[in-house]
Amino acid sequence: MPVEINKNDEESSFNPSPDPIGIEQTPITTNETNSYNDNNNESTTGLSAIEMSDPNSINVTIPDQNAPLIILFGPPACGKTMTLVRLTRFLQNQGYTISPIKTFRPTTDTHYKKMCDNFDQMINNNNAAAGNSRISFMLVEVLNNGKRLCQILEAPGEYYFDPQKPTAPFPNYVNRIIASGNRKIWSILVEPDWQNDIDRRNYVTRISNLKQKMRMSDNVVFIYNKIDKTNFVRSVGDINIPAAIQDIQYLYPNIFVPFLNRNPITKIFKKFNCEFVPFQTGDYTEAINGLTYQEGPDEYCNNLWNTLLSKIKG
Ligand SMILES: Nc1nc2c(ncn2[C@@H]2O[C@H](COP(=O)(O)OP(=O)(O)OP(=O)(O)O)[C@@H](O)[C@H]2O)c(=O)[nH]1
Ligand SMILES: [Mg+2]
Repeated sequence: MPVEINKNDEESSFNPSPDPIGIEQTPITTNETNSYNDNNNESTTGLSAIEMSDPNSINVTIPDQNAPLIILFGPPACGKTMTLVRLTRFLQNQGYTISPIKTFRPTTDTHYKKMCDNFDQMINNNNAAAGNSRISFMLVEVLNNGKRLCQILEAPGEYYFDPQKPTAPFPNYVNRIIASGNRKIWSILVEPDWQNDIDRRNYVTRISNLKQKMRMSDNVVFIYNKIDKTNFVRSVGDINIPAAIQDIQYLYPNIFVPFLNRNPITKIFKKFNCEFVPFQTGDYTEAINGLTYQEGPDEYCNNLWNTLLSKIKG
């Protein structure tokens, strides 16, 4: 069962909210005019030197403008890559096919080609660094019986929100993705004890600005990652949701305000037009050969996937 931020259980006043669908057809390619000539060698991000120095020149293509796009949105180190790793493992075990979309990055990006070729190996590697530093910028597709259900975008957090440059505009490619025709499921990550009060408030402002760029058909799912670091876990997968939501509201004041349900009738039983899902990608332990990763309980993935699936179906 997905945990729904609007559910009127216990002390919570949150409840679920299906949204309509809106789809356009033309595939997007960012920076079509950008020559992207230089060799990016073996950089861990796969970005070329030009792209690294000028994020506005980052070149991405989303060929399928129909399949909903799940965007893992959040600052550096909040757990976007590991959420993709954990969800991929879970979905593969459930019989889904997850594969990288090879045309997402230019062919000159040899790092991306390698990531695509070695995707399964990287996903199944229990060396945490192998997962989160080598998978840096990816578009993957989720298929069920050969049918593409959705696409998941994982990108470097600094281009979504950099605490050092809280008001920096989004790079072009982010704006192009925002403007693409795909129905989007914005999966906004938050974590406990993150940075300082001012950084968290700046992140709230960022989310509020992002909301203004969303379409009515878009959905928002807040993922409270690293839930294992909180005291809201009663037992595996059993979280004190109202307390977790309240904690996020204390940590990130007004974070849910842009998602207030303003419909005079439905707001009585559904206060916010967003979902809230606690999550744990896994456990991380220091070993001689680096940080090792053990996947988190299936219950969290089940919960997250059910929530995302309900939004994919619209
Ligand atoms: N305790 C705990 N730590 C986590 C969890 N998920 C991620 N981490 C830690 O956070 C680190 C960063 O995770 P990533 O998935 O690489 O973060 P990211 O959001 O992709 O970061 P960028 O690519 O820099 O934007 C991991 O190496 C772990 O140490 C979790 O569920 N619980
Ligand atoms: Mg990452």
